[in-house]
Amino acid sequence: MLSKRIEELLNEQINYELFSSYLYLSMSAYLSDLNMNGYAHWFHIQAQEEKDHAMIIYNYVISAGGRVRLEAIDGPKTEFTDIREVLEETLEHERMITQKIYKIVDEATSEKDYKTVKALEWFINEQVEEEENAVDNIAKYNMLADDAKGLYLLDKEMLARVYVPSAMLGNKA
Ligand code: OFO
Repeated sequence: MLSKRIEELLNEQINYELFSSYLYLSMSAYLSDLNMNGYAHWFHIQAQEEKDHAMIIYNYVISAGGRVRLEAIDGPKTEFTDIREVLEETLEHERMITQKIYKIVDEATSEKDYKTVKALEWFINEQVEEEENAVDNIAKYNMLADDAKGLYLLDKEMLARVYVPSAMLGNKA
């Protein structure tokens, strides 16, 4: 059974993950508008993965005997200065999400709710990857984007990303 506090934090996290999905879909729409189809594709997949993250927590809350309560999702930013701003805001956003996950782990640990701590281990690792990807995207952009040919090749590379549903979803996707 989840404590009320942990249940509340997990419900908040479902909302953050859905907001992340909404934010990345908004970034994807902006990038499509720039005809940056590879970047738009990459962020579209990112949005799908964030929805998966929300569902992993959603499924966990139910399996742990808690109650999922969905709340309104904030509207994401819709206008950006350029691709660099999108990439930098992605890193900032992921760092914020990492802190949210750590906070739940901290509170679950102090309540000796080791089941929740264990369930969130996957997210701790996932956040390492999320931040690494964001840093990597910024670095590549900074190296190549000043040159039109470089940007064209980068956009093509982003197009290669493939959506793979998380194994954590099992048959509950
Ligand atoms: Fe759900 O990892 Fe990004 O936000």
